[in-house]
Amino acid sequence: MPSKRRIRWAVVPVAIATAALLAGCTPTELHGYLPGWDESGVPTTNQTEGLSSLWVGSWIVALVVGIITWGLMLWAMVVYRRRKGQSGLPVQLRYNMPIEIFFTTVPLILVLGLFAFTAREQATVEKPWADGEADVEISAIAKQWSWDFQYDGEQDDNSDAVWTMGVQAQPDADGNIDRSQLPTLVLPVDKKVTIDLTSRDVIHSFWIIDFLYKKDMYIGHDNSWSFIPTREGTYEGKCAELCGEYHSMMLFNVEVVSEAEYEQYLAGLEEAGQTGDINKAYDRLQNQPGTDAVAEGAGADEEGH
Ligand SMILES: [Cu+2]
Repeated sequence: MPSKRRIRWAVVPVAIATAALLAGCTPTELHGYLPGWDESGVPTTNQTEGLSSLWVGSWIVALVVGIITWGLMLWAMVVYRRRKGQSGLPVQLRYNMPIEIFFTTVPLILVLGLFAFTAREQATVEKPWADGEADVEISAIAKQWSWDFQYDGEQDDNSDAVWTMGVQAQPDADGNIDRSQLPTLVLPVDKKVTIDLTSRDVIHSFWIIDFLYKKDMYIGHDNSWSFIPTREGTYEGKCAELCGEYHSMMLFNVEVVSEAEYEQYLAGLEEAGQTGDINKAYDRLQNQPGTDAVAEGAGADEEGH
């Protein structure tokens, strides 16, 4: 039996080798080649570190299982290969209880483990800010095939809200898209943001690629997403739910800026007269029974939370 001391000495070079290997990695490599990581290593939101850990951890588990499985397969292929002069079937084994129990319990433990870590991470990401805790509340309204963004103010009736309304991307003859023409969502860095997600027509999905999360947008059921953008920069957003003919043109930009720039941006929208509550003004189904026709008052309440 190897002494404990000998094992301890074996750990040192392994740890040094691992550290040296990881030190040579870029943040992108360390986070399993997920988008959103650059040389600075600063996460894009307060959630991307945890999401990346789940991704990398799942890969490590999968690879360990893979290496053991491939190793056993190779070993069996080589050691038990058919040799010259052999014929007929090899010994047939079945109902080997220890192996059957092993094959049942180990995957069960793995699946339960992956489920538990995923559920924990999802619960963290899905946790909304407590009432009044959010610094900024924005409504993102999806429509075929673009985005409206409304930055809520202090007033209950949203009379001091400001907004932008977008149109779908217009590619040129070669299919190139001028991203400066896309609707842009502006977010203040290091602030608690809540984005309320709604749709005017069909199901869309709000996806900021580098933020490593996306969420569906329904008509008649409001979703929201609470997080802190933590790195200034420009990011790409798109619709992630096939929503019709120009779904692929349903693009937007996300600009994470300093608080001063954010305030300046909102002031610019106010100056341009883009003020007030647009939440319901352009809804496609506004005159249908069961929607705005009967729920005019109740509807305003719904949007204001
Ligand atoms: Cu869409």
